[in-house]
Amino acid sequence: MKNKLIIPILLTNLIFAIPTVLHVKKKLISVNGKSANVLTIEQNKGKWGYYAKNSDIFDVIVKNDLNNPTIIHWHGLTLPNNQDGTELTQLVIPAHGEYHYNFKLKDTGTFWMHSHEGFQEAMLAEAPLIIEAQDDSNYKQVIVMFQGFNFKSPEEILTKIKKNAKKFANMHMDMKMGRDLNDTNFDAYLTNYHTPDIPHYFL
Ligand SMILES: [Cu+2]
Repeated sequence: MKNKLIIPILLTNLIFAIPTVLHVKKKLISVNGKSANVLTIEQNKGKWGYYAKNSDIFDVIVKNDLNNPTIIHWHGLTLPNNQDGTELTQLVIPAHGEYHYNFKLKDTGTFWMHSHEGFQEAMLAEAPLIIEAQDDSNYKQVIVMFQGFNFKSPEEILTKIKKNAKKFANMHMDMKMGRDLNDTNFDAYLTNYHTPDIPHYFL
């Protein structure tokens, strides 16, 4: 009798195992009253990031909606090396291509995902990656991600940093001034893509 029960359960699992789709896409935001193009990682209905329970299967299709390649790193998770989402362990996802990830979640915690390609992370191609313990649903979750934002493109900023580095090296003043050559000032500090005057902590 027992064996007869197993088959329908397996079939049901196969039919209902629908992967979560995560789109890497452009996002238009407003920063200090000016509109700005950034990037984000969203599910089909616009939910930002990915939420699951420990020991669930991480069954995710990353769809690249950009005109450039991308690759998304699951920051902090213990996972099979070839699904780590970096150029070191898998090929980039071409423009308008996709990649299917499938592994068992072993960690509980507040993680994040971010692009590992070019300057996309500086363009805010990032999102929460929340893995709850089995009994965590009793608590209200508040997701807060702080983001540094610049109206200048990352390419422009890098050029400026390199120029400054040269200047400081020539003047032998970098150490005396106690400055980190990588320092850059942000035009705004965002919380979940919003400027602080418009709090938007609750997703
Ligand atoms: Cu990372």
